[in-house]
Amino acid sequence: MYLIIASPANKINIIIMKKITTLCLIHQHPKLLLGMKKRGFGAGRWNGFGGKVANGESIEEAAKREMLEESGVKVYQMEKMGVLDFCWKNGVEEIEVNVFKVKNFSGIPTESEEMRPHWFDVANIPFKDMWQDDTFWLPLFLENKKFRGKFIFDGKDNILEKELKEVEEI
Ligand code: 6OG
Repeated sequence: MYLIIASPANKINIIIMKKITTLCLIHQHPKLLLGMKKRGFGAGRWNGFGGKVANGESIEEAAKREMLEESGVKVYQMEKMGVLDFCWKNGVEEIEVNVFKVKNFSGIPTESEEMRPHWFDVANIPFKDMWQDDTFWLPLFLENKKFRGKFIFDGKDNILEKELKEVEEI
């Protein structure tokens, strides 16, 4: 699902495409389930499970569908923990990531064409092989805090600017 934001400024029409996506992580303290992204956007990085919200689908439905498709895990209950916006300097696309904590599920995480799941101890999260933003919001997630953030990256996926705050409700 894309939101198109058009803002006429100084006679120039700027069109920003906003891609709405989901990200699900299972946290059963002290373990955290991540997956190695095997292909496409973010390949070679550990991340939660998720993807684009399809037309006619709610964000929650998409989160559950993506988790099942990518890991074989069926989610019954989850809690929305955060919303993050990402954009790239000189880029035209913005990505909104809706982050969920899976509370109740069935099935054993299984490798799919897109992801290779692995349980990490929270003391050994592989931050150097993850998106840089995870260093900032994942500690809040692990402490069950809710958050809202925005990150601007350069062309090499390094963070140029960030805003991140803890919120009561998301
Ligand atoms: P597909 O386009 O492959 O889904 N995603 C990000 N996750 C983190 N942790 N940091 C980012 O910083 C991200 N940008 C996108 C959302 C892409 C998946 O990757 C997540 C989706 O779960 C830039 O279908």
